[in-house]
Amino acid sequence: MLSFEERKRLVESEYDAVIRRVNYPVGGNGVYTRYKYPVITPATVPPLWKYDYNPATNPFFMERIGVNATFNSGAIKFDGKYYLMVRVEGMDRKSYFALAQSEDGINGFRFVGKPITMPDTDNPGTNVYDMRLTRHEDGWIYGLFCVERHDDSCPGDLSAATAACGIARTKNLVDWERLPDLKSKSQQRNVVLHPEFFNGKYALYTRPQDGFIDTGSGGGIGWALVDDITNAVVTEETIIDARYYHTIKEVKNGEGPHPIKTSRGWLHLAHGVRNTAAGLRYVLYLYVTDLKEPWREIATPAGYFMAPVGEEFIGDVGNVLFSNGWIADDNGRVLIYYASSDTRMHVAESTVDRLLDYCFNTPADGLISAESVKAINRLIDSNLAFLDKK
Ligand code: BGC
Ligand code: BMA
Repeated sequence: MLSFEERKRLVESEYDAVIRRVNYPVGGNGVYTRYKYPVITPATVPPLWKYDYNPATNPFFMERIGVNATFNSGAIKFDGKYYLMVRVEGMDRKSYFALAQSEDGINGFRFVGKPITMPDTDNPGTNVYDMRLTRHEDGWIYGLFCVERHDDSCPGDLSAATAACGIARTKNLVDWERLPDLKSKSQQRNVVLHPEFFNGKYALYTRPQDGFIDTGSGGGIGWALVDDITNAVVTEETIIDARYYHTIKEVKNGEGPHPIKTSRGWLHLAHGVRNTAAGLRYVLYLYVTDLKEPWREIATPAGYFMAPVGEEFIGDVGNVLFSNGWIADDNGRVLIYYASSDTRMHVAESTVDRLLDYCFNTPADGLISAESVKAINRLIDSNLAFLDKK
């Protein structure tokens, strides 16, 4: 067995190798390009967060506090650098937020400082996760996240839980001011703050759900206006992106990060869920809403935009892609940060122009096989007509 010093050297060199690894693009379908390696895994978490460095108290240089997964990260560009607010999950199943930084958004993500100390409300959460970051025009950066608590109305049931939207804000991504949780008549996961005021009010993308897992009568992604973000109350919710039978979002859906403002509309990234014999399948999809009426859909490409491939299928909760962070650069590049199977973070690269082209030119879902065949035939016929002319 290795000595304290040998183990320490080994652990540190493995960490350095992970941080220094150079990523490269691989293939794709023209809409986006994946990158070869995940950008963050549990191996990206610094040894300082896991090991006791004192040989007197840790003579074997053993890991003390392990990390199970690093996934579902919020994303933001801040002072010219790329930041992910990572959902880190310990071996104790508790999630917390930690900030990772990269110079170019693709390589060298490293955790900075310490895990975020998130102030609590009077009713402490058991678990917090999946933060969406929004730089709002009011001057604050907001983090909206899921706060999970045991449902004490079911005392005998240890799995009964409730999900609510936690709200916090910051100027520097490190020090957070906690605001009261969103008040809403239903449970809420996947709530996202729109970056602009709408008629002088804060606008939220919501995801009403009857139960902790079941969305039940919750029809999809909602839109709600809130007068005061320091005491946020949802009084009215309109469903703007509905669920449908036999689509990728039959069972549930939820807004990803906040939409990107483009010349042609608000570009949205969301996740859709369907059930299978092997459990739930989570995929990512896009849609566009009107610039002036952000609740009105103007492009709804059918089906998924990204679904798991290769090792992305494997993890704690298999068959899951989930995204709550993307960054649009001034030059039109879009970095899509997505997690696979509740285990690790990846990046895919595209551009605003490509994503809009995809949204406006992919046929919408006709909801039945016959319509899908018609759409393909229209494509073939127009190809044949075009190629004949040449
Ligand atoms: C998990 C989440 C999951 C949710 C619903 C929570 O306990 O932490 O990752 O989305 O349950 O399944
Ligand atoms: C949820 C999400 C994510 C998670 C997914 C799959 O409902 O909110 O936290 O990635 O399920 O487990």
